[in-house]
Amino acid sequence: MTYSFKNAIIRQPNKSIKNGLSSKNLHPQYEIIAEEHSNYIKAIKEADLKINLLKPLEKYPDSIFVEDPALTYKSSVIILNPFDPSRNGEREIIKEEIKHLFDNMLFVEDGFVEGGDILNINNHFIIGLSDRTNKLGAENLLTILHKLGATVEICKTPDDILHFKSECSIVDDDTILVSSKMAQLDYLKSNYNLIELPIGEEGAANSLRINDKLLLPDGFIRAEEMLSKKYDIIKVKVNEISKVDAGLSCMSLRW
Ligand code: CIR
Repeated sequence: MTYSFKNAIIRQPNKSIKNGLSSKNLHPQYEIIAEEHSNYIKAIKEADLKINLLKPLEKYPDSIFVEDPALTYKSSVIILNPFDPSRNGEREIIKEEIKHLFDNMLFVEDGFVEGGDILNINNHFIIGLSDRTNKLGAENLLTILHKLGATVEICKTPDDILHFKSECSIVDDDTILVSSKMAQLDYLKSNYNLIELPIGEEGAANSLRINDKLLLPDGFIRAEEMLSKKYDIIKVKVNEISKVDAGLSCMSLRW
């Protein structure tokens, strides 16, 4: 199962997060981020994962979003290549911090690709081209994933959505939770069951299925109503974190 995990990598928050990249030009407060982050850790523990906690990196404002510079697949990790110059250096640091946790480490050297643009559904990877992930990066990652035995489809992240996964997430091996914009993507429509969220609840689409739990961003009443019938939900507040365009999936690597 895609969502059956034992381990997570999470980075402690840094004070410089207030200068993180923000499409709305917002500056979150460190103290509130730290509180949301500690509740996130609690939820990940409740979902039964063992956490490898990395040290904060003040030099890299967006470095708590560990999902972007690396991708896990079975017992391998692939070091990706974040596009934004303020984030690219994260790859050199995280690779040293996590190499002892995996059997095999591979690298995307050419082209750009960020983990937020990669959705793994049942060992099939959907890579969304975006402002952060280009064709060369996606194709190089595809070659690596094929070598590891996975299948891959390269799609397009809709224009005005930062990352492919900003507005979608898997909830089952054949089911994806999507915003109404993501529900329009032909590739998703034709291959998966989609649970479409109402307009105004896009923020709930970046949920996180881990084992028998579904971590859901707090404050989305309709999403909670729709999903609580079938899933064991843990609500996690990410209001401050969302000021820098981030949500639940980006704050951990799971395997
Ligand atoms: C960025 O723009 O890179 C960060 N402020 C947010 C990254 C969120 N990452 C993700 O959704 N995978």
